[in-house]
Amino acid sequence: MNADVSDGLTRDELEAYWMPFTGNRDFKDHPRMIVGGDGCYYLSADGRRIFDSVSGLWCCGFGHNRREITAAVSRQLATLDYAPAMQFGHPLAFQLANRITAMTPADLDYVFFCNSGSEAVDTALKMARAYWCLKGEPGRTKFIGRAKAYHGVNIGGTSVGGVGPNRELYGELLDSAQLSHTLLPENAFSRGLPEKGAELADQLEEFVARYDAGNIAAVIVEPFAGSAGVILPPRGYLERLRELCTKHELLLIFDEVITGFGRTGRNFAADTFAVIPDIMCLAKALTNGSVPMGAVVARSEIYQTFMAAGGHDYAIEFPHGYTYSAHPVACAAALAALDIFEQEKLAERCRELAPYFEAAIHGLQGLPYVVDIRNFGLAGAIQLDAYPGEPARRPVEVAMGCWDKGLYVRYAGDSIALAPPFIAEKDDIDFTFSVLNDVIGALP
Ligand code: PXG
Repeated sequence: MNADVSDGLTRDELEAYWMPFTGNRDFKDHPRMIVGGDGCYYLSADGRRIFDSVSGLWCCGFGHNRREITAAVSRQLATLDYAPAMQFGHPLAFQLANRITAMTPADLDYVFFCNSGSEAVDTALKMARAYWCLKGEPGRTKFIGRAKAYHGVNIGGTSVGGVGPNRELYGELLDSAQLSHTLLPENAFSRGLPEKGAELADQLEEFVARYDAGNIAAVIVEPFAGSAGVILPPRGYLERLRELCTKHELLLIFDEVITGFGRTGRNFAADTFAVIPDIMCLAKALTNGSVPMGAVVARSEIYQTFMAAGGHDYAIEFPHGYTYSAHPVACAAALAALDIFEQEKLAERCRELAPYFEAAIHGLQGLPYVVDIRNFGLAGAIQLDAYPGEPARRPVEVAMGCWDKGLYVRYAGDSIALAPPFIAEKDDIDFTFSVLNDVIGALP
């Protein structure tokens, strides 16, 4: 093993860390160590600049190592490192909640803080069940998710998720049923939202007939699915889902962990698609990925339901929360990140760069094994024909080939996923697709 690529760590020293969602054996034999970051680039242990075409893991869209965030975090650590999250408060938590609700649409006006996307999802699911219980409908416990969905790895998110291997090893999960995904072969190579398939939302009617609305707490979807390879909602699909949820009084949860804060070209996908959920899950770009933080934003009526049922005013209305809910350092990072987002008009910048990105990604059509290309905002995926018996093999080969040529891309299932930073330049986009063109073009 070349010590250069592992920053001087020996093979033995790589052993103790059990890496998440990683082929540990392969990584430890072929380490790909990142030791620095700046703007749109990583620095690898062997001294190469690597373009970050995924914004970390969809979280660092405003660029790496933003000095404003560094300054805010160090100031906060020197002022108040931690305050109890419960029964006592600190001002930044309230400031940040106001800041977020000033951005969210309609009456999505109450913010519950947690530490990750997974915690945001499980918080939202508990909030939905508790809401119905307090409304006198304790039977509403079932969740409706969607095939190929990713909602994090906690037990609720695992239950409503729709990626088979993420569910199979964990025994009994929460009661849930999955709607069909919206990846239709007839929409292959669509630019932006696909035309066909809005009627897939009508499957919710069948679920309501089969399970009865009185047993269903909520429907949860990603406005577009990110980690399964940028699966987009057909035109009219989300609107239809919203109509049906309203008709049957089901809560609609948007998991905006990936789409929140600019990725679609507006603050939230709810704005871009003009469909308002009842609960929204946020994380990732909230702090530009710098400090772990998640948030759940609820409609006013949901919060008021908990308050009205709360009993004595010193009593706890929602028995839920984390030691690190609204951690002062995370709040400071988020406030600084949102300053950057607003001052640099990054949602607008994403919207402006998106057509260039769209043209560039679709330029790969016609390369060997490329069976579909999808894009929206600054997110895109290139789907490769599966290697017989090993569907994930070609994307891994492509990602490793790109890494060797100074480009970090994400692979998931049979797709390569891209989510460049909003501060990327056209040259960076050109570089990304010229490397991908070479690497895919050279596949055996
Ligand atoms: N919801 C969605 C929609 C996500 O994309 C989570 C919840 C969970 O967030 P945390 O912070 O608990 O990881 C996610 C996470 C990928 C990739 O390959 C995507 C995620 C995480 C890791 C890899 O696209 N999304």
